Amino acid sequence: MSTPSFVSPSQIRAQFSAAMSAMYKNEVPLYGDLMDLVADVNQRCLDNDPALREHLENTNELARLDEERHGAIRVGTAQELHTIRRLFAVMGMSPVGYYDLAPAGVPVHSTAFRALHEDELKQSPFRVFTSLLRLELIDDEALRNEAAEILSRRQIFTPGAIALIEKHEQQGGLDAADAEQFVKEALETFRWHTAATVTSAQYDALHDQHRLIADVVAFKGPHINHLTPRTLDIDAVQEQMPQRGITPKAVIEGPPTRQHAILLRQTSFKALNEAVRFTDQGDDAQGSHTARFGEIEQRGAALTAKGRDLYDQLLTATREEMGGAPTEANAQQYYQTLAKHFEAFPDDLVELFKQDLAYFVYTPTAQGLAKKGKYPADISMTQLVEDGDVRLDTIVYEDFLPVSAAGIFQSNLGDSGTAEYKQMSNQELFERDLGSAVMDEQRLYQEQSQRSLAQCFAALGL
Ligand code: OOG
Ligand code: NI
Repeated sequence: MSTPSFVSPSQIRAQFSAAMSAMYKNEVPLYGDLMDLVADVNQRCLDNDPALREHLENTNELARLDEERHGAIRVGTAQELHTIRRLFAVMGMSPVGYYDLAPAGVPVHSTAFRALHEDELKQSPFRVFTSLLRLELIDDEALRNEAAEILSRRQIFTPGAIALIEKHEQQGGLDAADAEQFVKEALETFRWHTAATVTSAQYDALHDQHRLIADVVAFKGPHINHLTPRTLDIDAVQEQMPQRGITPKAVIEGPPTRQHAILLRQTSFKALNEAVRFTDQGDDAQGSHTARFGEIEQRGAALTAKGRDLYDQLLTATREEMGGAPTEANAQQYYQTLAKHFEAFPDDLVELFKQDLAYFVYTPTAQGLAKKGKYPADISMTQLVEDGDVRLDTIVYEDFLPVSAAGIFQSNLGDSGTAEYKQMSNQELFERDLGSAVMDEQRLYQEQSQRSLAQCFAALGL
């Protein structure tokens, strides 16, 4: 049955992303201030850097820039993760990548739900970093059982959301009215609730185990804990945050400042202290909980497996030299050490291409098109690039980084609780709970780059 009246999943995702942003701005006004700062910085970058503007135009990123954001949630049970996957599927979002945060002392493992194809990403790049609490990492058995029991009693989806997810699965889509209703219903799952589901004593016990455990277990649902706009100059945002009354975390996570940005750089501001009401308390909220925060990201080139290995190696070397994760006290020294190690990572497009370190889209130039039909059949892309017949643009990295994610978690969990969990990462178990395999992000970038390569050769008559 084909029903032409279905709204595209990308349209639903765009609507949902806008609704989420409006809700979060209302709940956390500092997020609005941060968006204003990011908009100012981005405008200045575009005015001052015509090459950057041209690159973003060429890769369809300019139009989506103002719409671009990611959020993060933490769910408590396999059942919740499973249903969240079905909910995101309505919006054309699939699980990409597996992130194990346990080695960094955070008892979760995660994936990112996002659109897969560049045409869909262009319409809405909205993504949600989604973590599943690993209760099995709680060593106190009584507390572990109590947490599981509390979680088993909650229902984080509205009946309306469930009904529309099922309708979507049966029909293969939703019409405009259903889509609008779906966005409303789905939003409820991510809303903040002042009323906790536990007593203050239960909260304290969970919190003493790990603040994250309290955040997941003590509330009615997986409130969105941050929403992150994309900036073109994260150094400028980090520097200007204090002037706007926002306190940033100690260091920017990820690679250093470069001419050609790679992967992902992130920083955040400290979580808010919010009033909550425990079940043993009266109507006036008396307790407090810190969970929700703000984050900014700058996205750069997706790296090939070879490039990613080099990145991991240089980051590890930096951290080893520093004797661990950076702190407020050694931030400047950390940046210097990071920059020193990353001198080994080429910062020139042609070099990145020749050494197969990053993924590219290939655009024939006017000069190249003029030579159509006159090329030797065996001419290589390297030759075309070097002759100026093909323009290189890096493909933007759409995913996350586990070491950085751990840094973002930690900055908002307080610097205590950094015990390492020794248990093995367990992608298989995660995928079983999720109800599907996670996509391999390398494959997605490879395919995009192959598509572009084929189109470019075809346009040049090769
Ligand atoms: C997720 C932290 C990770 C990112 O951007 O790397 C993250 C969380 O705090 O739940 O959002
Ligand atoms: Ni984030």
